[in-house]
Amino acid sequence: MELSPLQKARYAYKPKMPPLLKKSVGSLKVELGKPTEALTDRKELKEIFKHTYGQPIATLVPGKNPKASEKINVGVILSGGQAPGGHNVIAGLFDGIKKGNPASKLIGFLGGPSGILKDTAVEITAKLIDQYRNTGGFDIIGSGRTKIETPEQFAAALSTAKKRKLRAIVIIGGDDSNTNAAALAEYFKEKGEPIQVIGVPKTIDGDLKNDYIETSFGFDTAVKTYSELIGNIARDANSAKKYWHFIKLMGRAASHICLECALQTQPNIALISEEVETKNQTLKDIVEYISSIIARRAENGENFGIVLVPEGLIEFIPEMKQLISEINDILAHKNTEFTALEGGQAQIDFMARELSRESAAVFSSLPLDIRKQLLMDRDPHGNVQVSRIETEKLLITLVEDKLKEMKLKGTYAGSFSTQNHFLGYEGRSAFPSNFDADYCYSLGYTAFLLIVNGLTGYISSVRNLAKPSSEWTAGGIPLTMMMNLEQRHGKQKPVIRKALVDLNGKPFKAFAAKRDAYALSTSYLYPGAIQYFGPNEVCNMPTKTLLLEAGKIKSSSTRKKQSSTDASIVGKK
Ligand code: FBP
Repeated sequence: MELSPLQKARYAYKPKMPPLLKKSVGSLKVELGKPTEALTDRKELKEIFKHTYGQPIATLVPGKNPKASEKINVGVILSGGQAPGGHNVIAGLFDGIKKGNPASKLIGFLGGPSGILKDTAVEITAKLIDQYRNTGGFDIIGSGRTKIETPEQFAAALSTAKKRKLRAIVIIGGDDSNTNAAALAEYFKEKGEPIQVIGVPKTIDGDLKNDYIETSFGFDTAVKTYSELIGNIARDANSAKKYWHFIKLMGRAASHICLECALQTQPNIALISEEVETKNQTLKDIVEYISSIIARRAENGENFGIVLVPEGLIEFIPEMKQLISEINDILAHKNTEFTALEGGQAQIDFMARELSRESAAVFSSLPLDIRKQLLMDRDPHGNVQVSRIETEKLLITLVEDKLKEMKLKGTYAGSFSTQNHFLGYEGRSAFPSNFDADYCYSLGYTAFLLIVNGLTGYISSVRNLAKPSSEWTAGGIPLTMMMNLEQRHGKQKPVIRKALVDLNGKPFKAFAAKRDAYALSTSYLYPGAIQYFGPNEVCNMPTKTLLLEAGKIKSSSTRKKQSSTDASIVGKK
């Protein structure tokens, strides 16, 4: 296999770990706190998760654990969209397992959760994992989005686990995949089978977080990759001075990626879906907001700019949210009728007939392509595949119309040429940043320690992340604690609640305080590429979201002031 020079160099990188995790595996035990409760719907969740509901938070502390050296087999699954650092989770898990007992085995199921259902797997050996250390992607075993939900699927997972004599299964995934992990843990307990299930918080979207999961892995690398590209586009825009760039950024629901990229690059406009929803802004309001900034910049002779659009925006605009929710229900309940129709137009007409009057009016007001995109297949978890809806193009079309109208009225006299971009897949499999390489390795290693401490139905948790890794702590958070009931496929289902951007949180406030200035003045920041070798403040900086949330920086008042503050934080390493 031919290797790039960076790949070779990254093989040699030794992920930084908190001192606690450097102790021998047999001298770490868990300390259990008080029983916990789910976020809401407690009665119903207690009923669904009879055996695993309400478990206590577990913290790793020094203490003897003779079970750490038992010979065990562990299965691992990569689930959902790729996120940089997944290979390092497996590396940390592998190293932990082998430190416990060199005869223990790690089995990697191929292609996501379907791998355990079909029992397609490979043994992860030292030779195999060494080829993937500190690299991006999930290609070591592949990933998939199969949801384990039918009795037959649970039985198939159990049969594979028994056949392979697994002590535990580690599911590396986002909110939906960790919901799967919770369901599987409960199923094994219900059946009296001693197979443990541990989750690991993965998603570039950054929405699998709470007081105990400070960030999901992959977010750090993805936002830095996108910010580099946005900075490059901004510099091009500021050089040519002739295009407005509409850049859609991945993030299925929450706008964490868009917000962090805005903090990193200072674009003229960054839409935040959660704000749109809270302020009940219509599509028309959004178009007017963008158009007014374009017109004001044109008055200054600046017919160019950068607009960041979160991928999930479409589902947060109230009238679109209602429309999508109706479409989802119709697709869930009348799927046979719908799929039997031939041709896109017949399906569009069918949908228009089935929708409520208000939603039908919104639906028919949308460009044909967007209507088609809204009817495309849902993912196995019932989600609209927002990455396939061209919201950035929709906005360009509507803004063009608005500006024409303004021209006729004499309120706009500029020129409007556009470029559209979608930044998503470019960032999902990048080489993990040092932060993600370190964080993921510790998450995988912690997952092993939770297993040998007998836990099931937990998610691996490494905390204190705004501080240097020398101050990180580790443990496990019960999955049911992060759950509520939500409408999926037309039914109420238990799911881990997505963490949306908090409009009262420090990251949003820091952005909101500056956005009017960014809109009119051209004050782009150019973060450049992720660096692995060099000064701490260039190579080991956590995201601004993490730093602001932890109160480590105030706001991006001046770039100079901030970077010196940041440098002093990481300088402690
Ligand atoms: P996960 O929740 O699986 O981590 O999703 C991450 C994500 O990249 C989203 O941002 C995006 O909407 C989606 O996956 C795209 O899915 P796909 O890979 O199936 O196109």
